[in-house]
Amino acid sequence: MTTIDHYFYDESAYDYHDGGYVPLKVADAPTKPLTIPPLLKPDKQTANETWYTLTAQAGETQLLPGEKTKTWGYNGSLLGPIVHYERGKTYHLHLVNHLPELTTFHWHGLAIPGPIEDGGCHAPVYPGQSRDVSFKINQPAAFTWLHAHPCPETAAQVWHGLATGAIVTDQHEAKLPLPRNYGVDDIPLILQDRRFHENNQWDYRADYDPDGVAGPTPMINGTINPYFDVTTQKLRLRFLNGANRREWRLHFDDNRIMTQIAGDLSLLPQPIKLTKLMLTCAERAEVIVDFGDCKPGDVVTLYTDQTPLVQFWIHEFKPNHQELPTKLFDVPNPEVTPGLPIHHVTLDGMDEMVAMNGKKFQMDRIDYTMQKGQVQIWDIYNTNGKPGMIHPYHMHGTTFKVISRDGHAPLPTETGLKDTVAINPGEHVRIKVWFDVAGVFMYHCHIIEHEDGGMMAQLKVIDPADPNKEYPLLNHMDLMMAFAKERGVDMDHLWLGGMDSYKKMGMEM
Ligand SMILES: [Cu+2]
Repeated sequence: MTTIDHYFYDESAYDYHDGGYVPLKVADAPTKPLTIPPLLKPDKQTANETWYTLTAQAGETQLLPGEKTKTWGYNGSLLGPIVHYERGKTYHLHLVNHLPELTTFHWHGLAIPGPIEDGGCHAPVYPGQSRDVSFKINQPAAFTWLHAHPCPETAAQVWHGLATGAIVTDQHEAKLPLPRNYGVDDIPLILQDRRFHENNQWDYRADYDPDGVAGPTPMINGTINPYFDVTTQKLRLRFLNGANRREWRLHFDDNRIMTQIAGDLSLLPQPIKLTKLMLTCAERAEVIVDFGDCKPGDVVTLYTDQTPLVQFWIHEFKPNHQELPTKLFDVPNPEVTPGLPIHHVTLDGMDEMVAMNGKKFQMDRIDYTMQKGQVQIWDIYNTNGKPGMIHPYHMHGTTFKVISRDGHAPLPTETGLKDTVAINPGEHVRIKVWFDVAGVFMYHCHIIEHEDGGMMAQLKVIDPADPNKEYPLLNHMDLMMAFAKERGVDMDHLWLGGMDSYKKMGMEM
């Protein structure tokens, strides 16, 4: 097996070429143990059902020495517990909002019905209120996530801290010889960045950039300058790019090999070895790192570009010579439904001018209709010229398979099921799209300020068994008026990041 030693994407489009790029630098703060988010405890469970409660709340978090930072989180002050979903089980979620403003609970990567269970912009939970949803998990093992999604305020709420991971397990993955002792040899690494202003506070509006907000300080699982105590030879890292804008170009200081075993929504067909791994916004990757050549006292450091992110402090461990199987997963690849034309999506513009297929997102407009169970090729085209931005294209409610990039084979890192795919400027990426659930779903760029700014659209998936089912849709004005009321301002004084992008193009929301 050859080792991949490059990032694949168009270097001239990397985020550091952008005029507004915010270089990372190491915070002036001591090293701290990496926060390992706890697993969410069920309220109740039976053999086939589990009940969970998630509360969005405001709090304070000691991130830097000195004043605590005002942050938001789920069941805590920042980010949240990791939610565990088992394939085949039904989950009942009690979603509570203790924040001063409305939010939503979006399950990024779960193939569950929309628009309510999915938790996009049509499923607000107002302050002091709650919402109950139930859904069955029927998808392969993966590392998915939860984040807020109230349009056009998604970016600011994620920035405040409303994001966490969700691990789906299944019987196939459970049989493979992979590390899965959570918190010991299997850990999430939620990669984010923030700017700390006076008194260690975050100020989203001061940092606002319509091409995506970034900060100079890396924050991993809500920890600044983290280290992790390595007590096993092999470690499974579940990377999640939880940043609003930043791409992560991951590598170790000693060029240590990472064996990638999974992408966004499934295991890869076979493990691949790499020393460099790039993740665009919302993408995930699971890798196994082998510290067999290290001795106690050694320190190995994970970097992005020239900036250290996490130190791995090596301790005594038992030798583990277990080999990975050469085959990990049969990736579903259903036949395209005969007669369906290729569906074309364009990702247009940058800054406030962003759009999809020439239009900005409208919450009460359906842009496309598809039947549940049908399989179609979608061609996603980034119309930016060079140099331009890489847009990470994301779809709700489904898994897709990458078919080609400008007619060439997909990258080895994207051979599993995905929900987010990075598209270079000028590039056409073809994906195979199918839905196992019905409803209304969004698809958009996952640079979160681009989606808030309108690079987003909506499709309706029709269940042939219930073809006339109606999905009542809210509109932007419903949410914006609620935000104005919650903040005690009139509409003329309401500021939500995405609004500028509509106003500057002279568009109604
Ligand atoms: Cu974009």
